[in-house]
Formats: sequence, C-alpha cells, structure tokens
Amino acid sequence: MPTNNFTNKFLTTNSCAVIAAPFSGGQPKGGVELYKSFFICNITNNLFRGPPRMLEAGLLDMIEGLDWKVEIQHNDFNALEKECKKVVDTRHIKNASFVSKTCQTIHEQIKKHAALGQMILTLGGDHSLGMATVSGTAAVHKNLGVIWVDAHADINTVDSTDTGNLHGCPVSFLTGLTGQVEGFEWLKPCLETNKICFIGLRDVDEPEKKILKENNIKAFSMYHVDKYGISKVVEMCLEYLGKDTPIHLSFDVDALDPSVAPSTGTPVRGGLSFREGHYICEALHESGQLVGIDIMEVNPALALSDEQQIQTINVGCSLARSALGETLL
Ligand SMILES: [Mn+2]
Repeated sequence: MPTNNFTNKFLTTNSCAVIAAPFSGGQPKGGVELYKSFFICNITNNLFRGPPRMLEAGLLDMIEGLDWKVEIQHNDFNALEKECKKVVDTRHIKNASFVSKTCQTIHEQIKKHAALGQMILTLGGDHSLGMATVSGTAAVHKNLGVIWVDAHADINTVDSTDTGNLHGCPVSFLTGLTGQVEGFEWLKPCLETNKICFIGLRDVDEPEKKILKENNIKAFSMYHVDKYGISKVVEMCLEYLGKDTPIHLSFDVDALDPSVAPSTGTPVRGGLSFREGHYICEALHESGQLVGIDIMEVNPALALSDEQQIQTINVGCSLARSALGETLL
C-alpha cells in the first residue's frame, strides 16, 4: 500500500491528477510581448512554457516514484486565445474573457478529479489560474483552507488593481471581495476570508494592505519568516486553519528569492530560500491535510539564460515532489 497518501485525511485514492495549464493571459504583457517581438515564431512553442517543460523534466515519473498513480490532463489554449482576442475587455481588466474561459475549463477538470478522491496538482501558468484551482477543490472539499505562498497578495479587486492584470486578483474573486464580475458568472465566492493564510509576502499594493487589514486576513510576510522561522510560520498557519480543514497549497514560485527561481513574471528580491520553500511543501504533506497543490508562474519564456530556465523548472518540480511526499530521509 502506498504510504504517501495513505495517511491523508481527505483523499480516498492514491491517484494524483496532474493538470497542465500552459496559460499566461492573466499576467503583465511586458516580458511576453517583448519576447514575442524577438522570437515571434517560437512563442507558442512548448520550450517556452512551464508545464510542458516540467513534464519533460520527468515530473510524472518522479510522482509515480512517490507511490502515486498519475493521471495527466493536457491543455492547449491557443485556439481559445485567438477566439477571445475578438472580445473587448471588461473595463480596464485585461483579457477578461480569455482568463474566465480558461479558468472555467480548468475548474471543471479539477472538480471532476477531486470528486474521485484524487490529489490535484496543477502546473501553471500564471496565478490567475488560482481562481480555477481553489474553486475546483473547494467545490468538492467543504470548508477548504488555502495556504497562498507568494511575494504578492494577489488580492486586488477589479476596482483596486492599477495594472488590470488578473494574476494580481484571484484571491478577491475567490473570497467574493471583488463582487460579481461580468463574464465570471461561473465563479461564485468559495473561500472565507478566515480560511486563507499567506506566506512570503513582500510586494503588496497599498489597496491590498487595506483589504488584508480590514478583513483581518492572516498574512505572514518575509518579516515574519525572518522573525519566527519558517517552521513556526507553517505551524501557525496549520493551527489557524485547524486540523479538520482540507488544505489547498497555491505556490507561486515568485515567493522564492529570484536567485532560486529567476524565470518568473514578477520576481522580487528578499524571498524564501530554496530550503524554506521546500520546508513549506514537506510540512504540509506531513499534515495529511493537502488536497490540492498549485505550482504557478514557472515561465521559461522570461529567462535570461538556459541556466535560469532549467533552474526554475527544476525547482518547480522539486517543490511538487516535496508536497507529494518526497522526504530528505
Ligand atoms: Mn501570485
């Protein structure tokens, strides 16, 4: 009998559904557009997308090596992107239609797999996909708690965001803080503001700080990681969410220091070390409460060198392995 999810409190199988979501419609255009102008022929090439590169690195075999049965769900959003280009953006929100339709697709896939009692691992893709992943597991696992590991709080509302990039907004959609947004009717509030903990914050917009304070949202910035140490921070998160809470880990690799994960959309210095990132994943696996894992914002298109690409892809894979039960001993 596999040992890894045998001790899981909420899953009923030893299967892990891997959802590959190569999607960048919710992130700043800057890097990608710049890249396009130089490498216009290659931008849709899998070489420049996180999920296929993590799979190519052997991630599925690695997961099987941890005693999981693996089911892979591939996705290709190229056709949908073309179709959505014709839709005019909702107010100043960029690519609203593309983000919504993509997220709805991923949401349905995750709901289906989670209902089978499977672990869900989603490979992103930008963090607007968090709307899909958390709502997908929340549809099956009642009273879901979320640990959102990120340099950013991703909690801007459609009114407070000044960039209009939806990868900065998923938490406000999930919690309902942004209200019902046109075109996102499929997405209903599914996460209480007292069921989310942030770890790793260090680049939070002023309106986001206000939202966090006003709603009394549990947030551990890098200051708190320095102050208490990562083990205490994770312990406080688990205590806060409670032992009877199924947990979804949404890990944005920009939570890591750029020296650890350079190839990502919005790197911010002063981030989690390699070990701190892996500690979070291993400790959450150990809790037996994990039902969903996101590894987000792995973006090989933004690397300045092959080394940066490979480094970021590898760290994405090893975070996933730690969350799925790989231990050092
Ligand atoms: Mn994020």
